[in-house]
Formats: sequence, C-alpha cells, structure tokens
Amino acid sequence: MRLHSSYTSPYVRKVKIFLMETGLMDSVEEVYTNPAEEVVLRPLNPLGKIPALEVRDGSALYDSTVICGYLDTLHRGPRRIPEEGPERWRVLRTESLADGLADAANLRRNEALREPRSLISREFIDRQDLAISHALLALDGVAASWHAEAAVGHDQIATAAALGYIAFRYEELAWRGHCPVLADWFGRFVAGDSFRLTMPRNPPGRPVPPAQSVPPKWCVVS
Ligand SMILES: N[C@@H](CCC(=O)N[C@@H](CS)C(=O)NCC(=O)O)C(=O)O
Repeated sequence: MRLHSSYTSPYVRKVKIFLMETGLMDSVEEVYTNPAEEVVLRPLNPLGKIPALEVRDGSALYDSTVICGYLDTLHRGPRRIPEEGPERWRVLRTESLADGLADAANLRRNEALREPRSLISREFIDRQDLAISHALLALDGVAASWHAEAAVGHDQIATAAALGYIAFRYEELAWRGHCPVLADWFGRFVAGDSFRLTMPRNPPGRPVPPAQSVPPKWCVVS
C-alpha cells in the first residue's frame, strides 16, 4: 500500500501513529505528495487532499477516518475502533473532536497568514480560538477514562495527532494548566515511538513559514 502524505499534516500523522501502534508500518510505503500536484493526487482523491491510501486493487481510500477504519481490519491485535456498542460511538465522537481541533488550528493559521493582512478576519480567528479552547477542555474530560494498561485506542491516536499539531504550530498556547488530565496523558504519549517517530517538520527545500501575526489565545466562555 502507498500512503500519500506530507511533512506537517495532522491527519497524515494520525494515520502514521495508527500504523505504528498496530504494527502495520512495514506494509505501507510513504510517498510525500504535494496536494498541488494535480496529476498525482486528484485521480486518487477528487478532493485533492492528503492523506490518501492506495490499496492493493489500485484504488485509493480517503480521508484519515476511513483509512484508519480500513487499517483496523488488517492487524491481528485488539481493535482500536470498537466494532459495536456505545464504546464505538464514544471513540468515533472523540476522533471527531480531535479532528475538529486540528481543523480549527489549521483554519485559523491559514486565516492569520492571509495576504494582504487587511483581509484577515479577527472574528473568524476568534471563533477558531474558541473552538480550540473548548475542544481541549472536552478532551481533558475524555482523557480521564484512558487507562495506561489498555491498548492505545483510536480516540487517543486522533487526540495525539491533533495535540502534536498544536504543539508544532502553537507551542505558545498555554493549554496545559487548563487541562491537567489531558496534559498528563499527553506527557506520557509523547515519549512513545509512535509519536516520536512521526514528528512533523518543515518540508525540505521550502521556505520556513512566517511566524503567526495573530497569536492564539486561550478563550472560554462560561
Ligand atoms: N478530513 C480530512 C482532512 C484532510 C486535509 O485537510 N488535508 C490537507 C492537509 S492537512 C490537504 O490535503 N490540503 C490540501 C488542499 O486542500 O488542497 C482527513 O481527515 O483526512
């Protein structure tokens, strides 16, 4: 299988952490594909987005949720996405929450980098900051149910990928004091191979992106 990926995408990282946690990494060849390369990516994913996973019959799976669901059928260990029951929906809901956190971080970054700066919408950015803070608080509540001795579930994998993206793009966002349970769990997760060996980095040969003109801020409406 071939995984079309990038150096920084949190959704690609979610798939890579999943591959490592389930021992499937060796069954996948990683290909760095710039989404702007229309000829390569568009025939695989009409949306032109990574990750896209080319499978053995030549077709491709997207997006990261579908890819991880497929990968969960290929390994012999415990299912990372429960097949049925309330736990299935809890895990999938947490994945949506974590993906939404990454979405909000990505959207506010693109907005903050908009040129000319007069076009930047503070209202839009504030709304994403609100989503980021509230998502982190909600994940803090969920993390209380994660037990170190159980196999790492897909909810944890998605959360690790999103928090990794926040750490990569918004190191200065002081969320840990507000979310102590999540911070404690993340502090342990970052020490594992699946996190350490999938770190994002700026693409080689491309200019390092400019610093954010509008720094993220913690904001919770009570
Ligand atoms: N919901 C999708 C999101 C994928 C996504 O937004 N990928 C971004 C990179 S982080 C992308 O390929 N963007 C290129 C584009 O939209 O042209 C998933 O979970 O896979």
